[in-house]
Amino acid sequence: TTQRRHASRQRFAAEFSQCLFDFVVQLLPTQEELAVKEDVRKLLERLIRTIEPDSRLLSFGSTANGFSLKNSDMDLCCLIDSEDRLSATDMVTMLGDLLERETKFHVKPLPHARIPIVKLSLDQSPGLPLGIACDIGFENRLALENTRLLMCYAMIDPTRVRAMVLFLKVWAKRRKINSPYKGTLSSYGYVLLVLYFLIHVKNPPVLPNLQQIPPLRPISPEETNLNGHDIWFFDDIQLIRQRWHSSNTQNVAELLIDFFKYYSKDFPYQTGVASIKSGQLMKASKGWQSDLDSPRYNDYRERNRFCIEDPFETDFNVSRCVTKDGLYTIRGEFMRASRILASRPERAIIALAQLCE
Ligand code: 3AT
Ligand code: MG
Repeated sequence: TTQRRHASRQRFAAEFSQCLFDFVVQLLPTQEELAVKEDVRKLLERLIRTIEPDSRLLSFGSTANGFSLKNSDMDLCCLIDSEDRLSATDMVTMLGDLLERETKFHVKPLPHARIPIVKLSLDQSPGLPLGIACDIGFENRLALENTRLLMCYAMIDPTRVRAMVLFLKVWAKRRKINSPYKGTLSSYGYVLLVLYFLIHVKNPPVLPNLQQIPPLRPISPEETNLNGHDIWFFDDIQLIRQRWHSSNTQNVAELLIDFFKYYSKDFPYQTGVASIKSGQLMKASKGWQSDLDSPRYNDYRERNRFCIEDPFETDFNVSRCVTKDGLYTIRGEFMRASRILASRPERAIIALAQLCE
């Protein structure tokens, strides 16, 4: 029986892997969508340069890191290469006015948000069946760097990492646990959970830890310091791909089954912090238990229920928006997914449909 069960498990995983690839491929943005988005970026860059001639508008988030789905929003960051630049608040106000006058976008400037941004959207049209949603921020260089880090991880093992991340993003959206504003987790948070699992939980690991590989030449701390954060990571991906080979041979389905199992019952939500840079840390050692004295948040007890350390801004909990209810729901979803996969329905496609119901 043990042998038979093992064979059945393997058969299911092989079939489920294939299903996952077929499913994820359909969800990728088309070349046309990518081209339209690039045109929009160029147009916006041209307009911004009428306010700040020395500025560049760069893509970050999923459109730049290889984890985008059809109709993902566009995250854009404006960098201004001059000394006496306008403040982000002024830029947001001025750009908001300009875009309102000159373009067909719906424009919503948020000059006084914690991170000032201009929100834009374009209604659907024949060439753009799903419309476009876009946020423009300013000087957010850390976000550009964490985008590059995620992209490097995607490139080391494109097949398994991308399929897992893309599937998880769709799953989280379909199961409605991907809204930081409603107490659940951002896409960025889910991507970090996958990377943490592949770097630190899986043994042997599927990915190396790019932030802990020593540099080829000595690098001074100043070179890799950005606003007080160490942003160094080994980014010569060609070299990594030549020299580093994972001895983990599990397929995507096996990895995903273990992922759901791990976050259902093994991750220490009460006491632990998931850090892709340093492995598992303790909330206590980061001062992230329940920071009752912190005046910065209204509901400070809520903010460290679930702890995911940002790879560069290590004093920042990426999942600080997750509430008690949100965490309960997310964990419930991990358990549900785990249960569906453990039951190994007759056809893998049925498991996939159930997962994303
Ligand atoms: P979607 O395809 O838009 O769902 P995404 O990968 O673009 O996923 P987000 O829109 O959640 O992810 O975030 C876009 C980028 O913004 C990713 C990261 O560079 C930055 N970012 C988002 N949330 C955080 C956060 N809590 N802390 C630090 N950086 C963040
Ligand atoms: Mg995004």
